[in-house]
Amino acid sequence: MTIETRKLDNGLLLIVAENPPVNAINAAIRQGLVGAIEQANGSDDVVAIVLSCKGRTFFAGADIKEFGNARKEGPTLHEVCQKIAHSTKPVVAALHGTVLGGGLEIALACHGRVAVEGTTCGLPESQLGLIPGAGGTNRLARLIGPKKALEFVVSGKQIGAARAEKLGVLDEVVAQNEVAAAISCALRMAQRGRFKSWSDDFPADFVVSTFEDFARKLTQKMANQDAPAACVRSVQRAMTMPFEEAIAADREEFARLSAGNQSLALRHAFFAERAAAKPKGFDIPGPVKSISKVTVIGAGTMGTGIAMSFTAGGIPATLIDTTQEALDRGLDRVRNLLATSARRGSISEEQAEQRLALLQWSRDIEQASDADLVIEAVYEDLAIKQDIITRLDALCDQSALIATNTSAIDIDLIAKDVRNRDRFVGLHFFAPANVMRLVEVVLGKETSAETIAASLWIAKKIGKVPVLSGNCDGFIGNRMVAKRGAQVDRLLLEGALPQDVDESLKCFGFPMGPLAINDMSGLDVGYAIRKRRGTPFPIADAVVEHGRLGQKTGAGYYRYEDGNRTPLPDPEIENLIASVSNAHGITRRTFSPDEMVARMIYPLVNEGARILEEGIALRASDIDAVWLNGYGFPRWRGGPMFHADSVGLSDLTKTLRDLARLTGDNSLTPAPLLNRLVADEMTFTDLDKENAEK
Ligand code: T1G
Repeated sequence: MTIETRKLDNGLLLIVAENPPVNAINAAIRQGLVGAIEQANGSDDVVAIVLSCKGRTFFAGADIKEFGNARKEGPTLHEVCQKIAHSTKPVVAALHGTVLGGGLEIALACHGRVAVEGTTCGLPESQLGLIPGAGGTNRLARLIGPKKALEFVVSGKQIGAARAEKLGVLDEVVAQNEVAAAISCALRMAQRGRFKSWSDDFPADFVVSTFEDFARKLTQKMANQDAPAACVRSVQRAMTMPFEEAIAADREEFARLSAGNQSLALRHAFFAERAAAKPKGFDIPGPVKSISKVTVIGAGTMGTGIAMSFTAGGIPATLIDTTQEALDRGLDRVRNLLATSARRGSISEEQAEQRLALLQWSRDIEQASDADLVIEAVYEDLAIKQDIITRLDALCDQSALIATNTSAIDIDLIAKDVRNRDRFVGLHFFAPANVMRLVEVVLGKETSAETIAASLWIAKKIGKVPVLSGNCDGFIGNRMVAKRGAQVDRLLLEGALPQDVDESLKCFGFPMGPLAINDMSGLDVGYAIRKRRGTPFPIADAVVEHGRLGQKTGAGYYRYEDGNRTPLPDPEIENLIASVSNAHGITRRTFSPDEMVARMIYPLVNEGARILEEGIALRASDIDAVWLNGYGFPRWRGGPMFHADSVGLSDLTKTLRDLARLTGDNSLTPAPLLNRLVADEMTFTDLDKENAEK
């Protein structure tokens, strides 16, 4: 970590900071910046200052690892920003890379901001359960107005340089050499003798009631979360209180949030996703195999979604299917999805065209012969998959990776006739594959360390969250979701109604309830799997046997009118459920939402503990990464294992024991690992730390 200062002949002091890999702002950086500004202000032959960073990006934010430390060393980031804002010499920031959080706050405290094309800016603190803690909200609201500032801070999203310039966040965007442009800008400011500092003048047109209405609409879907509401208060303070008072209130709010469970959970999620992408415990010899050409076999919904994920990461992909009709349907699907994304503004029209151009279509499997990675995404049938994988093994270059996208079939069975099994791996994408970030990287008996490293690398490169999984029925996520499904069916059998069950998990924070999701994907899929496994669900089986397959038949656990996809409670299903309860001799009762949530979430945790015991997952935080990115687990609760730590493993295991006794379902008996952690007064986070140190 370094802060260099270089005084140029023209009186410009160039400050260059470096703290790989992303120039996170830690105590040493804060100390160094204050010293450099003081040095410049105290030196008569310095007329202006430029602040820049080496490496891949300008400061990407405060060092998240520092949060939670009781005592932070050195000046606060707010003090650094104040030192810059009140400098007697103009300070201009030269920006590149991802200028985020505290990095953007530092830039906003400067008197000018010059960025190179390709730079992005953002205040992602709300995604960590926080608010900008060093005056960022205040300075931004004064710069671009309260409404735009609130959208920026609440969303936590990054915006591109052109948009940032248009908004007024950046003063100039150059094609190259932002440092030279920033130097010219700073010298011009010095010559003019005046440069902007922050004053207490408020926009005359700020009307609290209008702003509050706007804020209510913007944050209505985040009612359970603390940070968005805190962002609203912060922007309102910026518009109604003197700067220093507003900042002081921000810092109090920041301290409260950073100590709160939601921020702890969101920071856990941040590091969990990065840890999962690391192949802990595998000796990876040499550089990771680079992958620059991908082929996907099967142009159906999954196959096209997978291919789109690669083209979104700039990697060409070829989709192969047996009939022209299948290819044409696939192409139509891709065109529609890209057009929708462009219409929504999540990508530009140009990006949509570029991604489409990166896709090739063919009916000839020989086209896969020069791919670096081939993924089969054909019908979920063992024989069909075995045939495709065996043909690919014979066809593809020996260095190519061959992957199956199966969601439940034993991947060693699929590869049983493959000669070169060290390059064979499961890459389980989640529907819709072009949107969902999770990829379970499933290891076969002979999958090599190189294949693992390349799989993790390519998944991260295309913006996915890869998680290593052992090869078992359902891998990590689906194996756990089956346990929740069993409890959902029992709740219905014992007295709950579909809308009660779904509402309880939606209030917990899931975007949709499990029964509405099942209706959407089709109830016959699960029915077939249960028949294959011999694990009947009384209610779910009765629903299918009554011809109610979900949205596709207009009725499942809910009814659907006139092709509308909105789930509507249905008296018919309530009568059917009651008749099945009666046939099982069960007297129906009501449940509180909390009881239903515990009945559905705790068995997830118990199965997660078993998955850890068996080594199917490397870390408890990996299981959290699976649920946060594949199943909509509310991010501000950190995932099932982090949530279990928050509930307290002792209480959780007691509830599981009671449930096992109540229902006679022995699978609810606490896993040995859970009992061990309770006995040792450890949490899952403690377990991960203990394992990481081995
Ligand atoms: N603090 C500490 N470590 C960080 C970090 C940060 N802010 N950002 C990244 N890392 C580590 C990360 O853990 C990984 O480590 C490595 O850098 C590469 O990251 C006061 C309070 C910048 C877009 O939220 O969004 O400022 O695994 O794998 O995919 O108001 O990292 O190699 O050991 O993600 O190229 C606000 C968070 C903080 C930005 C790069 N800033 N970072 O993505 O690499 S709060 C953020 C990111 C704040 C102020 C508030 C991304 C990235 P390791 P990576 P990437």
